[in-house]
Amino acid sequence: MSGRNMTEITYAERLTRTLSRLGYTHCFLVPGGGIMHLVDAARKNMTVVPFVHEVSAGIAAEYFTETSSTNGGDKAYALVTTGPGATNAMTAIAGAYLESRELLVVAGQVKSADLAGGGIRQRGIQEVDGRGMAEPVSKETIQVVEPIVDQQLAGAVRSGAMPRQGPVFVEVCLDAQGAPVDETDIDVSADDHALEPLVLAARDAFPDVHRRLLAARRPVVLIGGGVAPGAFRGMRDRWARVGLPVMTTWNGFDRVPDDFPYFAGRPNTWGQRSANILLAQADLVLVLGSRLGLQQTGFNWQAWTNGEVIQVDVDGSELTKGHPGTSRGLQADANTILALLFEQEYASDMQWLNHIDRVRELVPIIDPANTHGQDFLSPYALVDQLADWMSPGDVLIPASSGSGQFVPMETFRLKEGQRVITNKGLASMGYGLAGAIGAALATPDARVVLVEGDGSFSQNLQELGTVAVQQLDLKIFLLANDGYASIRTTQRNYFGGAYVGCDQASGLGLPDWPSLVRAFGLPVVDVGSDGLAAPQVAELLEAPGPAVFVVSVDPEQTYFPKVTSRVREDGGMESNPIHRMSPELSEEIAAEVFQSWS
Ligand SMILES: Cc1ncc(C[n+]2csc(CCOP(=O)(O)OP(=O)(O)O)c2C)c(N)n1
Ligand SMILES: [Mg+2]
Repeated sequence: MSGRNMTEITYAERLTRTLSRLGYTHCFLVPGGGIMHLVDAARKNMTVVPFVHEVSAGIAAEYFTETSSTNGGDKAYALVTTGPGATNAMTAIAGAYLESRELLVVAGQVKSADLAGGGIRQRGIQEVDGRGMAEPVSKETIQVVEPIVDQQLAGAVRSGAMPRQGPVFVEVCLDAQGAPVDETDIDVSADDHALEPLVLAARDAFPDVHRRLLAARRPVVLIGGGVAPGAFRGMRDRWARVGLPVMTTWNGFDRVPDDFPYFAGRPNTWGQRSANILLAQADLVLVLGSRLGLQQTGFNWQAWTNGEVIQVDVDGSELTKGHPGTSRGLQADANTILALLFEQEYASDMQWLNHIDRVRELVPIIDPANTHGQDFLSPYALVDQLADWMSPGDVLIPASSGSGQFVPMETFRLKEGQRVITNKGLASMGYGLAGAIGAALATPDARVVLVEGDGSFSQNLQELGTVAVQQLDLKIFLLANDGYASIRTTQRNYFGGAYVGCDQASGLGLPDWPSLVRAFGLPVVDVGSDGLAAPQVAELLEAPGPAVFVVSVDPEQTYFPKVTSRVREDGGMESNPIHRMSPELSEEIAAEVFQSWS
């Protein structure tokens, strides 16, 4: 008998029940003594999924919550122990911050009496200042030294879901976790009006936006991740009436299917050349929910577009940061602007619409200049085949670095209902597998497809164990090209091919993939130049459950088109605008696609 009063529970239990009330259903954790009460409370209140490494638990929680926003709205949090548990989670926290995504990390902390202070580095065993480290990359952080009221916890957790979204870090001292508290009356009611001024600002601004769109001859609407994932679902006929050419950023990728009326592609530094060219020629770009970072506009942002730019973003500092020279910044809710846009009809200039079709026809998504040895499968062909094979409702997780990221982001053709999630802000290796596990746990009825390079995969491959235990319906495509093709390219272009740590010959240690996958008890097959058509590949692809496909990619595979940069004499870098990609288009095609407008 603990002697505890019947109406008392631990604060850890109360905190966890509070999270349940806030929509959290899943807890991704690596257990530890520093979170023993929180682990036990999670066991009783959540679906607990153990991960092998905390960074994966954090990344998976980000992707789970993002994926389930269009699939029931359940949320997952990461639970990590004090010290190394917290430090291991930092990459995931930074990633969610840069990508403006929800991520709740609950961490342990030493007993309140053992907290360091007075300039010493450590008092408690495994003590480290988790809150201090998380602070610059979190929306809110709390250190709980004694039980706090539910409203305070709920307020902090909720703030992560409010514009501009971001991670929340809650660190709980061991004695606070175990402290007895009352069991009754958990209160998470909120009176939150954070969005209201942004909605009002959008309504106020819309008449002017509308006027400018009516006056524009070559308009483009660019949809970013600030637009809700489901915003365009079921809106095909409506958008056909709206009649505006629409493009998507990387984070807006899965908002608009490729076969949507007036869809004009995905511009980006590693984007579709045709979309980059068209965007440069627009006379008005209405940007909804994108910060317009340098990856989107190119380093040479001055030449990004000739048009007027109206940028709608919830974060005022993104509108005044000085690039890409936004003509009009609106701190407002992009979804409200979009909802008002859906009510309009714009008589589109046929010359512009025909030009868009023509440029997309003349400048194919997969550049014919790319080459590879004939025994290999081009990663572009793989993604093209995956786009054909995948069903509406499936989820694609590209890697977050290297060709496993930019090839799918450039090449995949989105069907209505599919989700595509990557993390380009931090662009860290090791994100793909962990993210795909999160997405698969969020969508038990859907298939999840991961495309990740061998280098990126190596940074979190231990989670194959989690895939095996959970028996997720996850198809893993591992692009095996003897290491870091991206780094080889840099070292070839700028340092005359003096390779360092980028492949086996230069000292990088990667495993024999089929042996490694088998050690985790997972089915594996090699994918050769026949791609998905090979019988043993097709068979495994159709079988439910997890499977790994090791795709032989030529280490010398080329990745065109690309924006070229050069090192200046003073050591700085100079880049072409993103519509001037290499290799150059033929003179004949260039004359037609780069026609001047008067
Ligand atoms: C954590 C981390 N460390 C280093 C880098 C730098 N980096 C960018 S791409 C890359 C190689 C990625 O290899 P792989 O996933 O196999 O893709 P590939 O380059 O072969 O297309 C490296 C090391 C990074 N993005 N993230
Ligand atoms: Mg590689």
